Amino acid sequence: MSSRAESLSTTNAPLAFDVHRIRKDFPILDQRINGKPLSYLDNGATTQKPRSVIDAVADYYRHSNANVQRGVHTLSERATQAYEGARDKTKTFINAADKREIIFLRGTTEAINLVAQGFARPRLKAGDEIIVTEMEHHSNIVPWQMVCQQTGAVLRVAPINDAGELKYEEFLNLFNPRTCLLAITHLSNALGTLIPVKEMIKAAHAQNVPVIVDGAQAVAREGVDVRDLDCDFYAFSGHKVYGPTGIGVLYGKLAHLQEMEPYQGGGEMIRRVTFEQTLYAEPPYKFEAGTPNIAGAIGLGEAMDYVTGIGLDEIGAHEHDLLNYATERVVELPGVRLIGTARHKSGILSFVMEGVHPHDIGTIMDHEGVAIRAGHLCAMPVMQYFGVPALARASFGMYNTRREVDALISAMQKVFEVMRR
Ligand code: C6P
Repeated sequence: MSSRAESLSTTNAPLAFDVHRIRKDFPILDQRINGKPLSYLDNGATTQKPRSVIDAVADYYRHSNANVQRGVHTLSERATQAYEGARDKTKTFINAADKREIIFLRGTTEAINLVAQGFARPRLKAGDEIIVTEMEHHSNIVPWQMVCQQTGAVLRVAPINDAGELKYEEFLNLFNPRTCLLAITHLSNALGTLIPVKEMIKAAHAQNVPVIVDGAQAVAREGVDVRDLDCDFYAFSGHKVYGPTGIGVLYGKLAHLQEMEPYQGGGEMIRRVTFEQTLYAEPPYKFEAGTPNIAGAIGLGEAMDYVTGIGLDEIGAHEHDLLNYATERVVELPGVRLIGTARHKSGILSFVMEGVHPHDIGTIMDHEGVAIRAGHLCAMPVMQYFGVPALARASFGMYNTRREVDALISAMQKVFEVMRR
C-alpha cells in the first residue's frame, strides 16, 4: 500500500487510534485468500480474535485446566478464580450493579431463550402480548413465538419504514394493558439501524413493561451501560466482541433473576438435592447448570480487556468513519441499492446489485479476497419488507481500513464485470 493510501486509511480516525498497530494483534488478518490480501468484512457474523485472547485460552488449558466451583485442589481454585474474574470484568464492561447479574451462557440465542422460558413463560397468560420490531434477528423472534404457542400469548410487531427505521409512533401505539414484555434489538444485524433503546425502555417502563435488549451487534460497537439504559435484561455473544465462540452473557436485574425459574437442571445450579425436593442455588449459578465454558469465559474476559484498552469510543468513531466512507463510495455505483439507510447507523452496510443474486456477489468477492456475508441474515421479515430474497452485507470491525473498503468497491465492480460478460 502506498503511504498516501495508508494515511487516507486513518484520516478521520482519532489520533491515538492506530489501526495498523491493532491489525498486528490479529494474526489471522495477515494472509492471502485466493492470492489476494484478505479483507475481512464479515464482523457482524463473528469478529476475529486478538493474540491476547488466543493466548489466554491456550494458557488456561496449558496451566490451569480444571473444573470450577467444586474442587479443593490448586488447579480448580485457579480455574474458578479465572472464571469468576471474567464475571467481574463483564460486570464492569457493561456497568452492571452486581456480579450476580451476569450469567454465562452459550451466546445471545441461549440468553434470549432463557428469558423466554424462565421469565416470560411462567408469567404469560392467553391473550397477553409481547412486542418485538420488524427488524429483529430470528433469535429475537422464534423464542417468543415458541413461548406464545406454549401460553396463548400474542406477538405484536412494531413496523419499520423504507429507510429501515422504526416507526416510533406506531411502536408506542402497540402498548395496551395486555402488553407484558418488550424484546428489541439494539442494532439491527441486517440494516445497521441503531434504535433509540433508552427512550423505548423508558416508554415501556412507563407502562410497567419489562424490556430485554438483544445486544449482539451493539456490544462491540456502541458501548453498553445497562444501568444507564435501565434495561431489565441484556443479551450478547462473546464471539462478536472479539472473544471466543460458545460463550455469551445474559445480564438481568438481580430482582428478576431471584424470582426467575431456571430452565435447565443439573450440577452446579443447586443448593440441596433430595428425591423429594431440590433447592436451587442463588443467581447466577441457578442458571449455569453443568460444567460451563470456562476457557470461553476467560477468553471473553481477555477480549473485554482488549476492547477497553483500545477504547469503545475510538472503535465506534473508526467504524463510523469506515461506514460513511463506504456509503459515499457505494452510492456512486450504478445498479447498487443500499438496504438500510437510517439516520442512525453503525458498522453495517447491506446492499443488493441489479441482476445478481447475493450468493454470487459473495462468491465472486471471495475470489477477490473480500469476505462478506450473503443470505437472509437470519432476518427473513426484513427481506420480506424490502422484497428481496437475500442481501449482501459488509460489516466492519476495529481492524478494518479504508483500503479494505476500496477493495470492497473494486470487488463490487468485478461482480458486475463477471456477471455481465
Ligand atoms: N447474527 C449475523 O451474521 P448468536 O448466534 O447466539 O451468537 O447470535 C445470534 C444473534 C442475535 N441477534 C442479532 C442481532 C444477531 O446479529 C445475531 C447473530 C449473525 O448477523 C449470525 S446470523
